[in-house]
Amino acid sequence: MRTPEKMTSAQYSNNLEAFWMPFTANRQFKQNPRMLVAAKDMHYTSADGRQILDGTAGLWCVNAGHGRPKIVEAVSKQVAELDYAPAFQMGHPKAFELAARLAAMMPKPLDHVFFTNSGSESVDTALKIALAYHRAKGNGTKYRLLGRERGYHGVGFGGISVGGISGNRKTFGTMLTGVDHIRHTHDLAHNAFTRGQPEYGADFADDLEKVIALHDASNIAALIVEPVACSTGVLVPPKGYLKRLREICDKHDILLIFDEVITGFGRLGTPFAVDYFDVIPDLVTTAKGLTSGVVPMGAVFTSSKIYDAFMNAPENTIELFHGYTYSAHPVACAAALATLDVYAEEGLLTRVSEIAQYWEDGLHSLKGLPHVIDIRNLGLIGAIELEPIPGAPTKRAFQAFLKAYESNLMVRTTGDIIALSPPLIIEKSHIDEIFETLSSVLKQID
Ligand code: PXG
Repeated sequence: MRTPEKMTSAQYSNNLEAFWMPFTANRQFKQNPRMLVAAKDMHYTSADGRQILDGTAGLWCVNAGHGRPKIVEAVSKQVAELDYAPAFQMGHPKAFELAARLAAMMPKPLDHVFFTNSGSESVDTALKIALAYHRAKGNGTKYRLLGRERGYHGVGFGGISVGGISGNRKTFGTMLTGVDHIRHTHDLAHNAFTRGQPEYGADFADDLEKVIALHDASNIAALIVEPVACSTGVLVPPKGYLKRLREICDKHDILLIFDEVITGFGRLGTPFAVDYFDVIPDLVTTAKGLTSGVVPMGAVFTSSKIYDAFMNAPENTIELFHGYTYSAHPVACAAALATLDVYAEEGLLTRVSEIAQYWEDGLHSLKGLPHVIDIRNLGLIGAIELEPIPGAPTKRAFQAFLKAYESNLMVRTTGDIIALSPPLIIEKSHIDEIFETLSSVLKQID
């Protein structure tokens, strides 16, 4: 048997067995690995030396583009200066600076920030705050949590419980109890090939009234939705739908949580979806673009109404029994502050509003190509839905993913849907390249 000491690092990296890869077909990948070794601006470098155009901002997170010097420098400096500070009962200045800057970016009254390390943790944090809030207000029977069919809220037990993607739920037992779901907003019959938000479907929000009538509002704590449901294949909310959800939640004293893990930080051409849709929820979950993917970090925004409800206990007591060893990690805070600087200096949080039309036109030029049954877009997000191969769902889109990668373009697929979400620094020439490549890919696959 080889001893570890005798293996070189090259031998280690040729041994793919030990790493159990997340959300990956492990055996298939390990037979034919797709390895990335470097990244700069809009491109990855693959192990075989190709420049791969990043059509997905990594996993919807590298909003500022790759290898931005200002962020790299801030992170290296922070590691040397203060590598870690205890997150509980201690503080460090950058955590407060970051929270204040983030709060100033959000519309009032979303003016408090709780730090986490990922989108999944942000979601679990928001759900727990919602439950604890009602209890703090003396409404302890409000314990039910509502999500939406086809929602993705990460992979914690809270997130999969309120999430609505069957594959992410079905093998994990009972999950959280006391959860229900409202219907999703996807309607191909009415809305196929809509550019931007569909006119049809605001009434889907009324499903919330039905679910409330079933359980009674006195038992319901919160509803969580993604303003645009992204992982499930880009489901753009119909015009008026989110406003209607807000009105119904208000009527029944149910907290509304927007999961902005993807839509946050400029993806729609406004800093947050809250701004884009002009709907203000009670809590907002974020992660990904907060640090442009450089260091894991998430943030939950809460309204002052919620924060203040916890501040009535005696001053020496902990108000919320929740937090992570790495909440507001100094290196993550440094990365986030530098990322916010880059966003501000380059106007990236509103840049998409200038290129969204070009993006939409390029994307919808794929209409009429083989297998394409719908095309959807909002901001710098796009989806191309393909007719599944009978008896082999997901196969066609996966072929497209592999063919695109061979053609030096990174896309994501979910089911038979190709999803696109490039870095916000994208130029028109990259947009042209994405859709020329995809057009050729769609003509080549079975
Ligand atoms: N909420 C939303 C809305 C998300 O999109 C999470 C929570 C969980 O975040 P973390 O950081 O725990 O993964 C997400 C994550 C894809 C894809 O290709 C989407 C996500 C992650 C990986 C892939 O659709 N979204």
